[in-house]
Amino acid sequence: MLADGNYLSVCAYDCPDSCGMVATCREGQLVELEGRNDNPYTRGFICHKGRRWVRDLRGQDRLMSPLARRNGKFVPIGWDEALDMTAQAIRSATLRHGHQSFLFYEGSGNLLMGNSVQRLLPLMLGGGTMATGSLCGSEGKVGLARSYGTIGRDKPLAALDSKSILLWGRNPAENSVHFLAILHDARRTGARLGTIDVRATPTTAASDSAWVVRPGSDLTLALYLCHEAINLRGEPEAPHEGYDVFSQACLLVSAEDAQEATGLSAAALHALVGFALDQPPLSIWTGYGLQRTRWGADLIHIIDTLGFLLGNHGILGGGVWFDQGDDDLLPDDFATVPGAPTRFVLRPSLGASLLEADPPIEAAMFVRGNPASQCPDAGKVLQFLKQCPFSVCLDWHMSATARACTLVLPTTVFLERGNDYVMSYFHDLLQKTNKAAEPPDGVRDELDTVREVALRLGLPDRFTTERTRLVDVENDPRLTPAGPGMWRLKDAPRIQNTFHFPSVVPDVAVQTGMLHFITVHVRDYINGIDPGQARARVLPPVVSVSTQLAHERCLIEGQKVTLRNTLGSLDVRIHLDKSIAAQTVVLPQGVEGVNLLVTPGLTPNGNSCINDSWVLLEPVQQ
Ligand SMILES: Nc1nc2c(c(=O)[nH]1)N[C@H]1C(S)=C(S)[C@@H](COP(=O)(O)OP(=O)(O)OC[C@H]3O[C@@H](n4cnc5c(=O)[nH]c(N)nc54)[C@H](O)[C@@H]3O)O[C@H]1N2
Ligand SMILES: Nc1nc2c(c(=O)[nH]1)N[C@H]1C(S)=C(S)[C@@H](COP(=O)(O)OP(=O)(O)OC[C@H]3O[C@@H](n4cnc5c(=O)[nH]c(N)nc54)[C@H](O)[C@@H]3O)O[C@H]1N2
Ligand code: SF4
Ligand SMILES: [Mo]
Repeated sequence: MLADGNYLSVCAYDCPDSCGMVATCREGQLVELEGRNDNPYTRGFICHKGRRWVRDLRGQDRLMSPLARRNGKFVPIGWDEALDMTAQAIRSATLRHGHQSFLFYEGSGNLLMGNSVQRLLPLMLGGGTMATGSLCGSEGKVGLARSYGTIGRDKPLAALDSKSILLWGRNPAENSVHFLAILHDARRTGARLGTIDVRATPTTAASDSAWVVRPGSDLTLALYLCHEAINLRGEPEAPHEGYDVFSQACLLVSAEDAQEATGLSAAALHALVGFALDQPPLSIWTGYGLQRTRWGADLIHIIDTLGFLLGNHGILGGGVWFDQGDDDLLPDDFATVPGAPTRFVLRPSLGASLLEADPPIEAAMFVRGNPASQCPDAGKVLQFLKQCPFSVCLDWHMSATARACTLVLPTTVFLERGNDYVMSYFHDLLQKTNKAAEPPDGVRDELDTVREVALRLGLPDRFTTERTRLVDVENDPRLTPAGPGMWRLKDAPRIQNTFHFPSVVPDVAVQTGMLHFITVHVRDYINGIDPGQARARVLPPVVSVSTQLAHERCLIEGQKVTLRNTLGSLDVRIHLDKSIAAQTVVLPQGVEGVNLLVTPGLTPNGNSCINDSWVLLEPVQQ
């Protein structure tokens, strides 16, 4: 058994902060979890979601045994039977229709780098079927990379050198509390903080100024701000190309256009222009909410262009941020099988892609993902799961996807696995995990589970060797030691050489006569809701509607209504919110049922455009 003591670990939730943790273990069990003091981002504190692991590792929602669906009900079975069943199902599917009839689906529910070893299973079988296209932030990264050809990796502590900080469609008070702490420090030393959002949030409350705009109006707003920047400063001196075409397009966008699109008053718009122009250096932090649209990449590129036109690129405390590259710390050939002809299905329209797949999917494995809750048009994902002869979900609790599968396999979580690593998508620290608790009996590390399945299928054991190669990441020449089990990755500046102006400015006006359906990440849980988390607070789903809309429709606080569109319907309760634009409704993402209404649309880059969704709001049918 693990000796009593303190162990260093790192939170592997899909959260930008990637906190360094000190875990206290007694008699094999986790008894306390704190933030590391020597991690300059964590600064000795972790959020309540992280701390909850002390309860949840042994909590009532922890799965403790494989569960197989028999006559519509889950019954506990032994591991040998569960692994045999999995191998057998994969074997018969692939014998019938070839290796592509095995789906290996990965979500982002856990950021341990070692989990990539699992991909060897579909790859060694021939390639299998896997998912491509992002539900999260790839669209914004595409946009950011257009300016200089790279996403780079900069220090978020740069905000401490800013005099003006603009958060644009980003809500760190709920979704990245350690960034909020940095922002508070910046304000203490004289920076002003402004936020652009489609509603009031804890972040707008913590800001010196906030502008609430209509969803989808940011592109017009950004073009207008570029127009003002050109009026003030003219053509930049720094090397660039494509200025003429872009400047002509944005000079056509007037203050009136921006007001009409955003719903901002003339005074509010004027104040925003002042905020962007008056007190450099300005850093702009774009968020995920902003880019969940068909034109997300263009939007982030145009906001980056604003930063360039204002002379804020490449100066201390200035610049435009979105998300960072994953830095490829794993060796190029890690867990790969050259030439394996994997078939890819689209994550943004997963259900339809799986239902239409030819050859059909007859065995499906889900790891670290909860597509029955998190993918757009989730109704089709459920429909697929209903008809797929065999589906297995590896998770630590009964997620919506697990509940729809034919087999569920309980896995350990990061606190129960040592010698793995997490690289942040926000800051510059790589951190190593130590095993800090014994898993409950009946729970297995998923790398062992996948390996066992592979061995039963007669595949060679590359799993063990790849796992031992993980340690190579520590020796990457770009890393410098930053404390026990912690390394700093050198900056890889994004801003280099020639700036490329956007060559196309899309026309985004959309009038559907329906309500704009916006889903947002919330404080109490990460992505798909876990049963033990916050359920009482968010179920049944609560939709925020504007007081203006409520007034027009005679709706009252707490009233039950149905949201409906061609994809599905959902009963919800109303919460009145005077900050929201009239034709907008806002729901927390992650609540089961929400994605029944979300569009499975694709951006031109193959990513999802979750916030391009519209619904009707109707009285509940009795
Ligand atoms: N409508 C709407 N939908 C959205 C979004 C939105 O804003 N609106 N946001 C999107 C975004 S940004 C994201 S990133 C995606 C996330 O989508 P997913 O990655 O599919 O969902 P998660 O809830 O992050 O995680 C999936 C599961 O991983 C499990 N898990 C955690 N740790 C481990 C582990 O160590 N091993 C295994 N096997 N499982 C583990 C969790 O318990 C959870 O059930 O959702 C997207 N969906
Ligand atoms: N507590 C918590 N933390 C999390 C997560 C979580 O679920 N819970 N999820 C993690 C993940 S996977 C991600 S991707 C990040 C997401 O982190 P954020 O980007 O901070 O979160 P979002 O809620 O996606 O969007 C941010 C804001 O954009 C606004 N917004 C939506 N549409 C528009 C628009 O058209 N224009 C403008 N200007 N604003 C708009 C929303 O109202 C929201 O307040 O958070 C991570 N951290
Ligand atoms: S969820 Fe985020 S803020 Fe909370 S402990 Fe984990 S990394 Fe830190
Ligand atoms: Mo995400």
